[in-house]
Formats: sequence, structure tokens, C-alpha cells
Amino acid sequence: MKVCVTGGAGFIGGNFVHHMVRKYPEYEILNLDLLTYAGNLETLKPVEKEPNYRFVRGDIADRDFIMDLFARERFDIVVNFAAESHVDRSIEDPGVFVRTNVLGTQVLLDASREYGVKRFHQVSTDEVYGDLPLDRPDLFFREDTPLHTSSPYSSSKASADLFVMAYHRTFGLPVTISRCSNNYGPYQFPEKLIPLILSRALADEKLPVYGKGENVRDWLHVADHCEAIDLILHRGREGEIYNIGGHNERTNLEVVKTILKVLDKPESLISFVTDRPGHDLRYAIDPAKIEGELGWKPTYNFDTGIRQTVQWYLDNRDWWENIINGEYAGYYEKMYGNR
Ligand code: NAD
Ligand code: TDX
Repeated sequence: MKVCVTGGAGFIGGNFVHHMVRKYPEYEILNLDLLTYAGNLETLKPVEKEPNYRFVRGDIADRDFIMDLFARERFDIVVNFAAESHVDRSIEDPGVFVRTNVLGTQVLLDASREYGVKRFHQVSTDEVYGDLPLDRPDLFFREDTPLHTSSPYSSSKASADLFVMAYHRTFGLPVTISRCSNNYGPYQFPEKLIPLILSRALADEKLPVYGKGENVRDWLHVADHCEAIDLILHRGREGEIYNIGGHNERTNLEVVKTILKVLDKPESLISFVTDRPGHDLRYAIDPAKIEGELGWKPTYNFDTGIRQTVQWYLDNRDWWENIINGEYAGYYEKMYGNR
């Protein structure tokens, strides 16, 4: 089995490459990544010498490059993680989100069609469903919840999903889509809430919480996400969408306070800042389909997962300090300076 993992130098794609390289020594895993600001080959160090792993640098939106690569490699499976993934950046500069997330996905779909890929899996997000009200804890996202996006990021991901389903219906391409809730765990880029709070709390810096911190996210450990995608690739039904989430809803303030408690840092570091425009109120996944059809169950709950994650960031300071001290250094001032 030859598997192309796009975006494998990012957070979730990197964890997925680790998972696949170790679990399936008989598969060939090719990691295709452009190495944008979010891509980091340090993440692949633990597997880079494995005989079933290769890295190729390239852009999923570069049609000529992708067609050449697919003609040469004849992949059986494509798993598309490559994306611009940060909502705040999509508010600053939506254009690149359309190029990578929509056009890039469509180029991969064309190449998959042309060169007989047996399964195209699109890694999507619960953000395509928009948000749920804070005062209706009985409501959850199901696979048939209408698409209702809020940000340029989620709009680009929803557009990509529509193209994936259109290629299935119109051309018979064997596709699956997964829509996962917020991930956390090792190797997450420090622009996202949990690693941002962790890295700043360790330096006794102010912790920016948007609005009142009452927005709710449904947190899933990245290892549980990777296992779910593995199951969908091997046992999921073509043309189907699977929601992935483990019922671990927390307000942002609860998340920040939990991290401070684990690190033994004071809550006085918390600083409430101007809210994100269009900020989604609550995400919550109903995972009944993947649990019932594929027997998936998460192995972490938030309390065990966050402790493991904090420990990972403490044990792997080089990984994130290199990022914070590098090109990323001006990002915080630019995004948070006037809030
Ligand atoms: P990330 O930003 O950490 O990584 C994205 C990777 O894609 C990087 O390695 C980057 O270099 C690469 N990339 C970007 N543009 C590219 C291009 N044009 N060609 C090739 N490679 C390119 O993202 P992540 O958090 O790991 O998210 C991975 C996927 O999972 C995304 O599709 C995202 O929408 C989805 N997702 C993320 C979450 C989450 O909580 N992080 C939740 C649900 C779904
Ligand atoms: O500094 C911050 N302060 C803050 O209060 C940051 C960066 C975030 N927040 C809030 C905004 C959100 O309510 O924390 C919550 C989580 O924010 P992010 O980490 O930016 O994630 P989110 O916007 O929820 O989107 C994430 O989950 C779905 C991923 O980034 C997406 O790629 C994924 O699709």
C-alpha cells in the first residue's frame, strides 16, 4: 500500500505519519508538505530514518508538480491534511486559505482521479457546521447538520468538502471525509490556544483570552484523531462523512485555568482581550456514527490528555522554543499588540 500524506510536517499530519510509519511497516508512507510557517521537519525526526518513510517538499496547489508526482508514484491512498489551519490568520489574509484549502484540494482530487487512487480521504473540521448556542447543551453536530460557516477558514474547508463529495457523485472517486473537533497534543504550533497558553505561562507572560472566555470547544487528543482516520481508511464506507469527537467540552477559561493549575502558575496571568470577530460560540460533536459503525472510542479524556500534553511540552522545550524564537517572533506583537 502506498500512502500519500499531505501536510505531514504539521501538527496532526505529523502525528499521523508517526502512527502510520510505526503501525504499518509494510506500507510506504510519503509525506508531501510545502513547509509553510506551520510545517516543521523536526516533528518527523523520530521516523525520518525508517525505511517505509519519505519526505517530498511541494505545493498541493501546484498542478504540474502534483500531476508529475502522482504519475510517478501511483498512490493507493491519499490523506489530505495540508491546509492553512488558523482562524485568526484567515481573518487577516483570506486569500491563501482559498488557494491552499480549496484549489489545493481540487488539484489533489484531479490527480487522484487521473491516476486511480483507491481512497481519497479529506481531513475536515467541525467548524464547517458553524456554531451552537451556549444555552442549548442538548444540541450536537451530526453528519447531516447543515453547513453554516463563520470564518474564511471554515468557509474554505466547507468548500473543499463540497468538492470532495462532488467528485464522488459525479466521477465516482472513492472518497471519505472526517470532521473532527479541536485537537491538542504533542507538536501543535504555538499560535493555537493550548500551546500558546502553555508556552506563555511558562515564561510568566500575559495569557490572552478572547472576550469573556466563555466560548466552548470540544477537545480531542491528536492520537485519538489519528486512530479514527486509520479506521476510516481501512473500514469506512466510500462517500461517507464521519464526525470525530469525544465529548470533552470545556470553556476556554476552564482550559486556561486547568493549564495554570497543572503548571502551578497564578490565574493573575489571565488577560481578557478584544474578542475574535465572528467568534463561534460552541462546538460539540455527536460521534455516534463512527462509534457505532467502526467501533471507535477515544482513549484520552481531557484531564489525562492535558497532563500528558503539558509534560510533553516540558520535555520537548527545544521543539517549541526554536519556533517561538524564530520567524514566529513577530507574530504575537502583530496579532495581539493592539487587542
Ligand atoms: P497545521 O497548520 O499544523 O499544519 C498544516 C501543514 O500543511 C503544515 O505542515 C504546512 O506546511 C502544510 N501546508 C500548508 N499549505 C500547503 C500547501 N499548499 N501544500 C502542501 N503543504 C501545505 O495544521 P493542523 O492543525 O495539523 O491541521 C491539519 C488538518 O486538520 C487541516 O486540514 C485542518 O483543517 C484539520 N483540522 C484541524 C484541527 C485542529 O484542531 N488543529 C481540527 C480539525 C481539523
Ligand atoms: O490567544 C487565543 N485566545 C483565545 O481565547 C487563541 C489563539 C484562541 N482563543 C480562543 C479562540 C477559540 O474559542 O480559544 C479557542 C481555540 O482557539 P484556536 O486554538 O485558535 O482554535 P479554533 O479557532 O477553535 O480552531 C481549531 O479547531 C478547529 C483549529 O485551529 C482549526 O484548524 C480546527 O479546524
